[in-house]
Amino acid sequence: MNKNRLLQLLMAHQDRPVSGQEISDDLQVSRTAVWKQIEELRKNGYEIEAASRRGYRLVRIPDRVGTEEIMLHLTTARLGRPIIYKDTVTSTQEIVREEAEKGAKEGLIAVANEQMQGRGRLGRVWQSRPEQGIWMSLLLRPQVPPRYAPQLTLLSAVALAEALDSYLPEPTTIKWPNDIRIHKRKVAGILTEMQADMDEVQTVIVGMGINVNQNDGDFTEELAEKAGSIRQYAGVRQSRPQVIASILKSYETWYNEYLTNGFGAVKAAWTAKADTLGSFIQVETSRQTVEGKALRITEEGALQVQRSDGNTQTVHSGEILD
Ligand code: BT5
Repeated sequence: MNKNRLLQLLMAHQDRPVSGQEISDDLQVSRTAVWKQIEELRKNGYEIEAASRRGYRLVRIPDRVGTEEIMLHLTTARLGRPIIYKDTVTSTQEIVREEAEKGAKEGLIAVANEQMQGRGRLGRVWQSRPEQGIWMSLLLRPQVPPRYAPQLTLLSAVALAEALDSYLPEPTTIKWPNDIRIHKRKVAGILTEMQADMDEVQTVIVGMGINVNQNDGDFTEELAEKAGSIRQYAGVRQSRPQVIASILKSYETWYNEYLTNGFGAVKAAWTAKADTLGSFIQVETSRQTVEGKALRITEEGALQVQRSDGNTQTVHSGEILD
């Protein structure tokens, strides 16, 4: 039976109970099957009142990022289809990698309530506590040469930042290459991992970590000054499944634009949201610290810096110091 349809029915009638008969007619299943499914929902934390003869009423929806909860809000054609949900994982990147190896199609996502080994770039740790955020990875199989892969990191930043803006009182900014910030505090980070052969990308796994419902005091001491959550700026808790659906919608729109028309519009949108272009910066790379004025990003997603000696240096990966 379609669990999603049952949830939709219950949600549409939160003001009054729906009878078992009505549900079984609508879903074309027996009343016993309805009852079993109701029990299943209860196990997942849904509070459902059952009044004899009058039927079932949904009283409380759990704060869950499970497949059904996301499906209720999902409006995309390809992204988030299918969804793999796990309560606890090492990293959602691993789940998607395993699926990709088994031949999974573009669009698959993995979402977890908690990551035990959430990671950032260069082996850094990504704090992914239960309930508080969105820890999600997306599988893409774009047919582009490997040198264009960094463009996908920038595309991800634009798509994610725009989606989060609709939940915030003021727009987010992007710090090169992948930090989504508000008031200089990081609300989301992106990790792009690619597998490619000489001339074509095989898979890109885009990991997105979004701080949604953390309150003051929920971040570790190390992060207290540099991290922020949507809740801290919006003032209210947000529904994580709804935010996920918004992100995937925004992502699909930008990804289609990119596949059809190339990097131009993504680059323009990224540039408009960048909070460091035009200012004097210090970028730490694996070999040196580059100082100068941040000029622009290149077609390959690299950052161009004009040094004080007048020369322009292109930085492919690194960290802008605050
Ligand atoms: C990133 O790395 O920002 C990429 C984060 C990607 C996380 C997602 S969650 C789903 C998927 N599964 C994973 O295992 N990862 C992806 P980077 O630019 O290297 O930034 C890492 C730095 O951000 C850390 O060194 C901390 O300073 C800071 N940080 C860690 N956790 C944070 C959090 N929850 N919020 C804000 N900042 C955080």
